[in-house]
This record gives sequence, structure tokens and C-alpha cells, in this order.
Amino acid sequence: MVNEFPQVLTIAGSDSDGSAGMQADLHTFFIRKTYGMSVLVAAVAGNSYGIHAAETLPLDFIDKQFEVLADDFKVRASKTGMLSDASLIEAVVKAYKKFDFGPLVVDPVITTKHGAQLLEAAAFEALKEKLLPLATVATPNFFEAQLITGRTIDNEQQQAAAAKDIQSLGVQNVIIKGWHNQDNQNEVADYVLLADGSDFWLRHPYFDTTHINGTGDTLSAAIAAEIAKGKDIATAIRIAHDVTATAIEHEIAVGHKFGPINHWAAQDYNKKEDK
Ligand code: PXL
Repeated sequence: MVNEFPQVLTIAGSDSDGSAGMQADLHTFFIRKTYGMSVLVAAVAGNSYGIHAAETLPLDFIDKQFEVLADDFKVRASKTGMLSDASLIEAVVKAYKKFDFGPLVVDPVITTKHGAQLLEAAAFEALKEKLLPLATVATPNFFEAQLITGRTIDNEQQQAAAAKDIQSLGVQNVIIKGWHNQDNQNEVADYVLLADGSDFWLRHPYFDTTHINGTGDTLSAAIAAEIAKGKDIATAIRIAHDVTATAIEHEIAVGHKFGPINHWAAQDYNKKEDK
């Protein structure tokens, strides 16, 4: 039957080196056995040394991408990545209200792991007031969570408090990633706060690697893929967390500096789960 296969949409920027952004999202959709589609809103000239230039696409072309997908496909879940500025955020919000693209996972991409700014400061209010209230799941890392909430996150209590603050912006479910436990340097702890107020921690070992480009993109894309396949939110987040940790554990040796995680390695996760 037409459109029965689970379809997922990424609304994001292209990263020319393939390690992050839309490219990482599409790799993730593929390994999670979903059909990936993309609305391109921006593009960066990036390599493993960093981001060297960035451009945004014309708003009418962005609108058109949404419109033609809505005309033909049944998107079951979506995610956002790099949105650069307030006009792009508003274009996404407008399309999301007009069309049915399923539950939305918002990865509030603000900077790269290496400090390049991907969302201009003037767009913070639009992120907080317009986009996050549409999110079924938001996936800030602890650094982004600090910027969104104005809190310092130095311990697990503060991480949990920040998640509550983010929920109060209208987000249903929140995962704050990447708190590198100061008392236990071998562990990274992610905190999950669900819509019903229940919560849990997801912990994985700290992998000492410079190959972590695309980590946040992969996690949020995997959550969207699992939602598209009908998983409940907590299960989607747990699977995405495992898949991402597996991909980090097995880096790919390309580029001279900060390289990609390994989506192929994470394919093995399919053997454990997901028939
Ligand atoms: O991983 C964050 C990210 C998102 N989107 C684009 C990027 C990056 C990081 O480099 O380039 C386009």
C-alpha cells in the first residue's frame, strides 16, 4: 500500500564532510530501517578541522520542499537540526502548523562540538518561544541546555532541574545529553524527563576519541526513526541512546582531526532488537 513504509523527515543543514547534519541524519534513518527525506535549510562548508563557511537557502524554496513532500508522502515523524536564524525557525514552525509531519524531535543545534556557532544569538527567543513548544522530544546537550535555561549545570541535580525548565517551555519530553560525570570520568550521563513527569538516567562509558561529529544528529534522528516505526517515546530514546553509543565506540578513520562516528557499527544493534 502507498506510504505504508515508515517515512521520516530531517529539516536541517548539510555538512559537506558527511560527518554531521543532514548526512548523519540520513545515515541514521537508513540503519534504523526507515525511509529518510530531507528539507534542506542551510549548508556548511565543513571538514574535520571545522566549519569554514555557511549559507542558508531561500525561504520560498524551503516552503516548496515542505509543500511537495506533504502533497505526496506520509511522514510519520520529523526532526530539526541546524536552523541558523529566526527566519528559518519561523519557516519551519509555519510548515509544521500547516502540514502533518508527525511528532517533532527538536535538536536545538546551537554550536558544533568545537565551538562554531550554528544558530545566531538573535534566534534564541524564536527557538524558545516558537519551535520548542512544538517539540514532542527536545534533545539539547548539557551546553545547549545551559544556554536555553540560563542555568549552570555542574551536577546531576542541576541537569534534572534544567530539563524541568525546558519542559516548562512547552516541550513534552526532554533528554539532556552528555553530562560528563566529574566524580566518575569514565561515564557520560544523559537525563530523560518524560511528559508524564517520570524520569530516568541513561549512562554509557566515556569513549576517549576525537571522532564524535554527528553524535547529536544521530541521537535525534534515531529517536524520530523509532517514533515513525511506532515505538513509545521512552523506548525510542533508549534505542537511540544505545545506537549512538555504539556508533561512537567504533569511529571511522577519515579526516585529519575531528572525525565521524560509525553508523555501520551501529547497524549491529538491529540484531539485538527490532525485527
Ligand atoms: O552536529 C551539529 C551539526 C548540525 N548540522 C550541521 C553541522 C553540524 C556540526 O558540524 O555541520 C550542518
